[in-house]
Amino acid sequence: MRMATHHFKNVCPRNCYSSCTMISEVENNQLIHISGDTSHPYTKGKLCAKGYTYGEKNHHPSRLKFPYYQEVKGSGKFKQITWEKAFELILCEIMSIHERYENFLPIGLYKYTGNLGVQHFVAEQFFSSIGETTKIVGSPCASAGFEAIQYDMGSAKMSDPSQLKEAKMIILWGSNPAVTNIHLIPFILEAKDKGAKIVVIDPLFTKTAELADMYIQLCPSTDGALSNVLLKRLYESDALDKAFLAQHSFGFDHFYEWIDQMDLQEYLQICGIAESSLELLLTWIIEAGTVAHLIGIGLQRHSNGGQNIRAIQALAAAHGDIGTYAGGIFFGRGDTMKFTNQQETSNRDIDMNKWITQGQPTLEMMWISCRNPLTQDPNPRLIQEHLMKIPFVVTVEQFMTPTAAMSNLVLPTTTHFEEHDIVTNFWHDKIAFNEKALPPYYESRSEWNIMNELAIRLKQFDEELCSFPIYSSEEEYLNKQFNQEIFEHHKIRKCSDLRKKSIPNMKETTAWRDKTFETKTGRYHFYSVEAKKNGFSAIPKFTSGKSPTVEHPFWLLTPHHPYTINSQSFSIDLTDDGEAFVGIHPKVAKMLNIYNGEVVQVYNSQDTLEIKAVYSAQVPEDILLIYQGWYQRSQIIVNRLIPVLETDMGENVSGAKGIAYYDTFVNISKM
Ligand SMILES: Nc1nc2c(c(=O)[nH]1)N[C@H]1C(S)=C(S)[C@@H](COP(=O)(O)OP(=O)(O)OC[C@H]3O[C@@H](n4cnc5c(=O)[nH]c(N)nc54)[C@H](O)[C@@H]3O)O[C@H]1N2
Ligand SMILES: Nc1nc2c(c(=O)[nH]1)N[C@H]1C(S)=C(S)[C@@H](COP(=O)(O)OP(=O)(O)OC[C@H]3O[C@@H](n4cnc5c(=O)[nH]c(N)nc54)[C@H](O)[C@@H]3O)O[C@H]1N2
Ligand code: SF4
Ligand SMILES: [Mo]
Repeated sequence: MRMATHHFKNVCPRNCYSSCTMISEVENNQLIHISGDTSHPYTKGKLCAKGYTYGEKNHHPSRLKFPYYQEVKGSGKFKQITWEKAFELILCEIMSIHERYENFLPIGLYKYTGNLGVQHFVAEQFFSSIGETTKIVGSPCASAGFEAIQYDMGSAKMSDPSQLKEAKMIILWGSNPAVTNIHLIPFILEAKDKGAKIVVIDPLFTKTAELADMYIQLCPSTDGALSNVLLKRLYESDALDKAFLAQHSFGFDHFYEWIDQMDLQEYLQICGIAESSLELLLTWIIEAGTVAHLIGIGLQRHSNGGQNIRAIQALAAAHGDIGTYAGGIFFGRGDTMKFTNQQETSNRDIDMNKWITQGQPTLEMMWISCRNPLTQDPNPRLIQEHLMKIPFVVTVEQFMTPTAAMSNLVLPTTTHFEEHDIVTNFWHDKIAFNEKALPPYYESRSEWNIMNELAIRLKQFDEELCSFPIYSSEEEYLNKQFNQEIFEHHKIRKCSDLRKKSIPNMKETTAWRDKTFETKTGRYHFYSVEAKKNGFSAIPKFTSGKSPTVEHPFWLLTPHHPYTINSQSFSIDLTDDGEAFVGIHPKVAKMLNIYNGEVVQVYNSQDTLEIKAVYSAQVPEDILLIYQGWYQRSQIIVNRLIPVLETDMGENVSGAKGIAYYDTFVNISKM
């Protein structure tokens, strides 16, 4: 007899541009099929490889089934324990800290983007509800870019990305949507079909570059120089938007004084591009009239990354692209986390980069959730040393990651198929409700359930210690997170308003249409007093970044992988390269006598990796490529080569500067 099939609507909660909605078919509590949801206005029924293989991931034999405890971190001597025992251990630790310190400051929360669903901010809320605790803050993702945008426009707004299908020209700066933002590709191709020129600027010849009309292989971290010389040439060609400059901008003359004295040849040499490429680009921009600049997150992972973004933005502003339909800057939206539990919490904030380098202040307990720092953060060896010194480390996870393995207590948690949630989005800005489709896998619990149960027990012990509100269900908890701002933005007040379809931002579709900016003057700033106050150049001029050295002559770029997301989905073998590899230009490899497929050493003063070399026409001669992530099969942790080098900006939007992941320099040699 055929089992009854039930259909549910789920939303992918990964840190991804798309936040796809999907239809899950469930039989006998098993996920038997997943398809894209054709009613989603942006993703339109298509998922990526990770999405289509969620069934396999969800029932994967290596998923965590029970709570585990180990006395000695890293010993691997995990004992399966009951949830009751787990809660008791946590409670004992919290109470003992309170007794010894009379506060909760030695408890640290280290959380990031493994699941961006609204429910998952319950951890922040819980650790604020017991009084002041410590939170490791900062963003290794996009904070430099967001701060850069803030200086000159006041805030990060973005037009609806589907407008790009009408774009007259699209320039992609350090952005690889064919891999990282796949639902944008049909819009780009539609624009291309209608005659728009597509230009990709990236040191690597990416999958996106394959689709372009022009590919510019510039030297890493020099986008600011290219933007500045382009602006100079546009000015000389009388192609700037004089009305915008006169009516809506501030400080352009000051900025142009600097541009004017630039030596074109010197800056072209810095970028490593030919004058003919610049001139063709200039011609296309003038012909197009309006340009959409798609700025990736990759390009700001340099020590001058924020300033480079300011320079691109200045080019767009001076040319009159900002505020136009299908033109301007497409980077991300800075204001999409508006649910009550996503708002700022009151904690002692510790700058992530300082914590990684110094391991201070001393913590007695750490709670890690939605984060895999031992593969994703810089210098994971240092982080591991700090974890070893913290007496009680708890990790809430779905898999036994390197981070979970270095914890005392590992708590198994549900996936988005096993819980109710709401997912917001920083790109197309639609929000959607995620329905629970399956019961929790073995003994896993949702994050709300874990924190709610802990709060109940803590209150039983001492009602005064914890103000966390106790609810009877996830949906009730989620309903309480709606507020007036959400209503103004999306016109909804509760989960049930959201159950049927994803809801767009009801406010604007074209960012800065009225050309009134959120800066102090209301104008676009080519001269930013705030930037100057914070120690940056007041004007968006190119400031040089780092370069390779004689000892470490290669840039190591560690971009995002096509079939995995950050450290997730590596357990599903979607590619031949479930094993890590280093991509090297064949000419350089041959010069170094390195064979295709040979295991080599890639090293710098921080660490050495032994890794398979693969000849790649994607990389220029002075760059090596290793995708970031968690290579379970080859046990390679790429980030061991990444130092804690800060981006220029980021502190004012996230509490710590970003990480200049792509300013890592290495050498390579035969074993
Ligand atoms: N070398 C290098 N390193 C990088 C980058 C790079 O480009 N190069 N990029 C950086 C960027 S942009 C980012 S955003 C960061 C991402 O860094 P992280 O946010 O740490 O990345 P993820 O691997 O997505 O998620 C972390 C963990 O969350 C777990 N997880 C998934 N769902 C849930 C859940 O529902 N609950 C809980 N508790 N856990 C869950 C996953 O199993 C995973 O182990 O990495 C950064 N690291
Ligand atoms: N498949 C997949 N999709 C993802 C993710 C994933 O891990 N896998 N991660 C998600 C997350 S968290 C993020 S932050 C985004 C990242 O999305 P993207 O920003 O598109 O991806 P990255 O791989 O970080 O970098 C994009 C490109 O920047 C280039 N680049 C590096 N330095 C420079 C430079 O100085 N100038 C220029 N012009 N280019 C440069 C790199 O060579 C790379 O091709 O993707 C999201 N989507
Ligand atoms: S990872 Fe991104 S593209 Fe893939 S299913 Fe999730 S939201 Fe969609
Ligand atoms: Mo990211």
